[in-house]
Amino acid sequence: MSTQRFSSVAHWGAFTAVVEDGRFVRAEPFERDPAPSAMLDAMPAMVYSDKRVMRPAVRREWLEKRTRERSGAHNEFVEVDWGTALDLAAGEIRRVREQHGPQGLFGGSYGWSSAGRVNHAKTLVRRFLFSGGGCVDQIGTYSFGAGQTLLPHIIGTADPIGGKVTSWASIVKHCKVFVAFGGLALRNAQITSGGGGEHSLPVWLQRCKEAGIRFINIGPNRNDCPDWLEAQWIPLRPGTDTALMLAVAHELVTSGRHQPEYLARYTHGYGQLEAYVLGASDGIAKTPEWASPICGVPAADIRALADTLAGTCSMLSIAWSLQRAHRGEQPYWMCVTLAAMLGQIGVPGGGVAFGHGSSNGVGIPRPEVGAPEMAPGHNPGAAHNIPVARMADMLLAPGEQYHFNGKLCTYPDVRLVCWAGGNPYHHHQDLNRLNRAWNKPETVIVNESWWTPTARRADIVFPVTTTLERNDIGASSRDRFVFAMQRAIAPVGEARDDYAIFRALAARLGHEEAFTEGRDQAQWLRHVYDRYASIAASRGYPQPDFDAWWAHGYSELPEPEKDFVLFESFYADPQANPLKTPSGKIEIGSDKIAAMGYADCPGHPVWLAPDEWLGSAGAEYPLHLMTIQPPDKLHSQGAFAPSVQQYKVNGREAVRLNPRDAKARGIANGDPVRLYNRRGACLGGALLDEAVLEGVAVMATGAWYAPDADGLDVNGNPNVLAADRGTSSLTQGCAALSVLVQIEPVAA
Ligand SMILES: Nc1nc2c(c(=O)[nH]1)N[C@H]1C(S)=C(S)[C@@H](COP(=O)(O)OP(=O)(O)OC[C@H]3O[C@@H](n4cnc5c(=O)[nH]c(N)nc54)[C@H](O)[C@@H]3O)O[C@H]1N2
Ligand SMILES: Nc1nc2c(c(=O)[nH]1)N[C@H]1C(S)=C(S)[C@@H](COP(=O)(O)OP(=O)(O)OC[C@H]3O[C@@H](n4cnc5c(=O)[nH]c(N)nc54)[C@H](O)[C@@H]3O)O[C@H]1N2
Ligand SMILES: [Mo]
Repeated sequence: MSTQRFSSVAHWGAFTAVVEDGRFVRAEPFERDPAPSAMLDAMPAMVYSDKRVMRPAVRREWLEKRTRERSGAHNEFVEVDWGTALDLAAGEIRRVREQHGPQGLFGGSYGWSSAGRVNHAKTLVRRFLFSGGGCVDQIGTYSFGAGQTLLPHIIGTADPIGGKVTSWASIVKHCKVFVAFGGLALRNAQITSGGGGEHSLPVWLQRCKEAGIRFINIGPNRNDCPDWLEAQWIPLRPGTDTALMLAVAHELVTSGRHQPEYLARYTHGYGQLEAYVLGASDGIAKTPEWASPICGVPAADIRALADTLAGTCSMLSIAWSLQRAHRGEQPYWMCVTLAAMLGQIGVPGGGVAFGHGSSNGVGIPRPEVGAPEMAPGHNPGAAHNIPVARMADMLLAPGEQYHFNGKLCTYPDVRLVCWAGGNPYHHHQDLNRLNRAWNKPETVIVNESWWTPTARRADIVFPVTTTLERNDIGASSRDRFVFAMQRAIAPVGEARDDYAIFRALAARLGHEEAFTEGRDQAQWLRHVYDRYASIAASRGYPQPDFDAWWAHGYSELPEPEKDFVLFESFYADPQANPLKTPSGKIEIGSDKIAAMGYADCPGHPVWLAPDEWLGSAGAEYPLHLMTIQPPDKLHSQGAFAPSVQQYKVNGREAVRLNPRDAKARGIANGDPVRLYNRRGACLGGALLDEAVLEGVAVMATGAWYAPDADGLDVNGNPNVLAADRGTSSLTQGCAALSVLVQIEPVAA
């Protein structure tokens, strides 16, 4: 038997691919990873799955009659040769471009793609369509769309939400109290976008604990912090953090424990917020007694939280989940405000941070060198771009106007959709509504390795290699390592690399040179690495040359000697180092946002009840459904793998429920259940758990949508239940977490 070993990396971690007699048999964790993810176990089953797309395929009804009814589950496909599939796709792209211009082509194509940066499908589909004359692209992310649009207005940058926050090293040295809104879920820290060498969150939390830092987990689920951290749990109703923070602010102001000098020196518009907190502007004082019935936290506990925070070095870390909700700007804005009222922003170990528990690598000590990446280039069609999560709105209502970040915009009239590296039938909200939107375009082209629900609803499907079948470079701006991703096996079936597919399409459409810039894939790999290595070297971090790096399997940046503290120089001298906001300061009140005149996002943080939350629960849909990230996989990737099945409850997607809610419905542990609301229904398996707040149900995203004849999703993708509405007129982000449902037992 011959055994070969290849270096590689996935979003869930770096590994060695072990190949025996030409077959990939095992992914062994990177030897320097202190906490590898079990997701590696799924990889051989993913690569050799019977769900692989083996050959180019065309939907029969589209091929023969150009029908658009593609959103059903039972589409029939015809396999064709590569030449035929490429000709068909290129012909459609040419036709739509000639008839409708860039606004007829949708290349927004959101999704995680692979860790490989050269064959990064989401980048390549843009590069292809941009270089051919432009397309409709998407703005922002599902992950933190609301925060991304809001934060530049109030702190002058969105960088901190991407992980550039005060480093753990600084926290360990200086912080006394770490408040985690939405917790610090180790489950989510299995993932680093682009792939990580070190899963470091558990290591840093252990160091914090040894340093005596006190942790407070605020949210609906005690499981959001590992038990060993011994965090205090403040159970809170989903979507109500802003009310709690306002009441803490009230307590600080009325007891004179806020920091007026800090607020005068570093912030703008505090007076409006104080008037609102005290009730001077709207007649309602935001006291702990006011907040308590909203968020379900006793007033005494809110006062105690204010006592804990006043005069102490505190880090307020807010999970990305809080802004992935209706009115999701408010908890972010109010959290920044509270940290400023405590005088902590810019102080070593203190202040505000985003997503410490949302992804691996947030706040890791790492030098300021960008990770290697492929550039999508300039989009001549950019004027038609839409906020990422408004995709179904766009397809359903071309020509309709909508507000976004102070502008009145118009949805483009999209005729053709190109999707590569994402699974909208996993990630988008209200899948029954998406079904209607998905029948609108004339043509849908999908690049996929597997027959995902999205591929099954396309007209032309191109089979794509997995990362094991091609050479690439894997790296993340939240990790110190850059990995060689070495081709370990031959392509499965007739799969081709995304780069080769888009290059072939560009050649047929006459813009191959603009797409390739004269480089083949191997030359791009060298080019992207060399560019990274020269930037790193210019910052004082010399890197091995390409061949040495490739042979070794990885390179590494050192941990910086100095701890990164967010807004340190602004804190030291706000005149000399202003923030990039209109006032140069932290905008607790924003004149710019106020001038936009949005009732759903006024000029300072406010409590706005979400459309769906426990305070609005009628008898019909009384449970708040948290659609969290799956512990067993990255989104929908490998949902079919045998190693993922152990997370199911009697073969169904797990739904965690408080035992009292279960009892009231006659549901026992392990029972099959049906979750439903007016938008749709799916099946799940009940898991009774005291750690889940009463009135809340928890179900992970990621199951492959599989509706039966009545539209009941038997696999349990909670996006059949989630509402498809924007966070607000300001940010138009994904608001997936504001969902009410009912749950009932069903026969096994
Ligand atoms: N209800 C609810 N919905 C949510 C969320 C939530 O919290 N609640 N979270 C949202 C968030 S934050 C996100 S980021 C999205 C994630 O949504 P997606 O990013 O769409 O989810 P993935 O399953 O990772 O989809 C990636 C797809 O790319 C394919 N792929 C992988 N590698 C390659 C490649 O090299 N080439 C090509 N062509 N394809 C490849 C995979 O097979 C997979 O189908 O979901 C969002 N949806
Ligand atoms: N294993 C795994 N990890 C992942 C991913 C994955 O697919 N699998 N996806 C990655 C991606 S793309 C992203 S964007 C991040 C997302 O990171 P997050 O958005 O932080 O992740 P979630 O799991 O959606 O939510 C985290 C916790 O927030 C709590 N929560 C929800 N709503 C509220 C609220 O209103 N108030 C409070 N206080 N708490 C609330 C829930 O109890 C939930 O467990 O995760 C990343 N990590
Ligand atoms: Mo995300």
